[in-house]
Amino acid sequence: MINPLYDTLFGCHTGKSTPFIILPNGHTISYDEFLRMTASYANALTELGLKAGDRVAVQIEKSPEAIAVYAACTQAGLVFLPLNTGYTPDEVGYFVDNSGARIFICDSAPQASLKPIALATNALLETLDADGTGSLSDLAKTMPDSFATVSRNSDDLAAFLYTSGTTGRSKGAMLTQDNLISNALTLADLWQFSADDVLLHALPIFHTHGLFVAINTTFATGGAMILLPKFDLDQVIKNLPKATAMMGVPTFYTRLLDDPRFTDDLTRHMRLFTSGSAPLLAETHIRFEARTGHRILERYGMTETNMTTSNPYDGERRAGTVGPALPGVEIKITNANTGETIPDGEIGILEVRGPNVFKGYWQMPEKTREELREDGFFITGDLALIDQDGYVQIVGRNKDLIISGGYNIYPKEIELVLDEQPGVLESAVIGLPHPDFGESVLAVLVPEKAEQPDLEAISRNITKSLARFKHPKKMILLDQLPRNTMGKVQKNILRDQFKDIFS
Ligand code: MLC
Ligand code: AMP
Repeated sequence: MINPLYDTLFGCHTGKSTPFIILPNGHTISYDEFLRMTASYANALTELGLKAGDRVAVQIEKSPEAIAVYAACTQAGLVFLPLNTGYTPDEVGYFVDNSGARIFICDSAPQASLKPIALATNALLETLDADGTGSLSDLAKTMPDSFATVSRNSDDLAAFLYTSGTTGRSKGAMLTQDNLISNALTLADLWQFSADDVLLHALPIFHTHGLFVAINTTFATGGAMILLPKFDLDQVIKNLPKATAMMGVPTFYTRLLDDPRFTDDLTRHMRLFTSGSAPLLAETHIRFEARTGHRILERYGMTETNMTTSNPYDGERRAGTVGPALPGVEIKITNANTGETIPDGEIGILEVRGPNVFKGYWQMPEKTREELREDGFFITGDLALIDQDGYVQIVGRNKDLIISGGYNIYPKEIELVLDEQPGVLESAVIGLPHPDFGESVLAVLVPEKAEQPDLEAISRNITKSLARFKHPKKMILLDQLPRNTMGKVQKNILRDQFKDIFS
């Protein structure tokens, strides 16, 4: 194969007139049309001077063209670097700079505020809007719709996805062609996807879940996707009758269950509902089955590892578990301090090894060494146990991470911003149970002696540095933070004290 990822997932559909993307207005794009659009974008990116291995940073809305840019990067041997559309220019500046992206593709509306980033980093700046217009698509339209696929090895990089860290600095997880191929083929097989499937796609496409799990699995089998711009309850309910499968974060399922239109009639024809990116409460699983007769298939993964475990398609889907390891993937539970493997049934750190595990963090050899062992096991930082049947239960996290509506929020990053605010001596950011987002952010602020912080002004100030979804949903003042004898803030005491604040 010239280019394993492109040839295995995308190129094999050349000439097929079956639908790939179905838009909410009913407009359909066939595989053949899609791949011709992909080739035009591959030509456009090459025309702009990009060469194999160059990083392509994109902060664009979900659209067929956005997916074509992803496929075009693959075909042209470029490294796709998608960014959350909610990130502020400050946040984006770090990613473009750190990755050394040769080009930054963004929406035309915020282009002016993003221009300085491109100038400072020497990246080219092109636009692509949700409706498929923009400077990049203008160029692509002038290009031929066939492209000589660039040769790549399965160990070459295919994508960079940034994940935040406990220190507050984001790390670029380097994913190879083989990481993506192996996971797509495994999931497609395990979840029995076929060319007859129609996936209701309501996830964002800048993360592993919506991009690789959803799109690559569809590509792997030649099925179709109903592409919704985002999770919109009315649109999901309207389009469910045309779908056979849906992938979601737990918030999708709790929102659907809270709507009386979501009935067994609406879902009887469906083949599969999967959930991941955050814990699905056993209660949600049970309510879902009671309402629809479907047992949600919960799986577990991470940016660095793609998918690692999954409940079975045939066989018992156990509420409160994320199922056994995927075929070809090894897992073990280790002691957090010694790294030694501990027996099944006991709680420890989940470690993962297999073709799904990333290559390391971009230009962060030390971080890579800390988390990716020499023998290939990746230390997830998730606390888990493996039961006697091999099913994994994720019981907590050994990392200071909040997962809100499927988005990761690292408290340290917020605390660093809050500590800079006038009147704030120090802060502690914690995640607490939230009925809609699963967890939500509470900031506890300690005022300086001389000055009381103005909470409204702080809410305004932080919009420059932090994407909206990271903003504390509540801020409260405390005279001091609870600390242990070593001086470490005891967040567990705060979590306990404020556990009902969002309920
Ligand atoms: C939106 N907001 C959020 C939020 N999403 N706040 C906290 N957490 C979130 N996840 C903010 C909005 O900016 C807005 O702020 C307010 O909350 C209400 O917004 P909304 O309209 O209710 O939100 P909505 O647009 O409906 O989005 C909610 C959502 C979305 C759950 C549908 O967040 C979503 O699609 N999440 C999926 C994330 C995902 O794909 N994760 C996969 C990671 S990959 P304000 O203040 O302006 O009102 C991974 C690996 C794996 O983890 O295993 O899959
Ligand atoms: P990310 O870094 O965005 O890829 O998020 C990965 C993290 O999401 C994992 O380390 C887990 O903490 C969490 N996660 C993903 N899927 C699940 C799941 N099914 N149950 C519990 N946590 C999950």
